[in-house]
Amino acid sequence: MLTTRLRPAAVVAASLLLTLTACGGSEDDAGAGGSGDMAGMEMSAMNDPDATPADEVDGDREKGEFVVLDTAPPGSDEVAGEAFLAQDDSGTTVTIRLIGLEPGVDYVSHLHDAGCAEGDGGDHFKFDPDGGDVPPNEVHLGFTATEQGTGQATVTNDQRVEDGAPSIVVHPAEATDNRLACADFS
Ligand SMILES: [Cu+2]
Repeated sequence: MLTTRLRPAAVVAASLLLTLTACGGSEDDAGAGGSGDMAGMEMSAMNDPDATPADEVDGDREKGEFVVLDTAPPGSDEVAGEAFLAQDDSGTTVTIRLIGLEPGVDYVSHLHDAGCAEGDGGDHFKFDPDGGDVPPNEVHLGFTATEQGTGQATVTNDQRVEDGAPSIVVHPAEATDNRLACADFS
């Protein structure tokens, strides 16, 4: 029954996503996003606009398609997008691109340690299971949705996640216990 909770992302998303790469990079003034994971964390640790996107990294690449979770807030039906996980000699790169978000709202995303059908992604992936819950021990992405409701982020980490992070989950930054969408890498 768990799989029935996941709905495929809209196919129309694909063409819209192609336009996203041209309009990012101007959302640096995210401001204080409340008391969630964003507080006290450098935005640059959650989004590196200068990094090579994961889908362009020359290495082992996996792709996932976001599906809206049943735990998403009302009005999230249009959320869709893609996630890419790349690993090479210099570590791990993750890129996400989404549409259908609430304009101007801050979002955070984490690599998770279980598939989307297993408890909506399980817990945060950690390189050191006994280590802390912020980067670089975890992989976090953050961004502010544009006026068009699009958003994207890329982060790098100098360690390889190997096969420890089968999914990625997007949350509203103000309610990181709220799971909006999940993508399984394959
Ligand atoms: Cu998460």
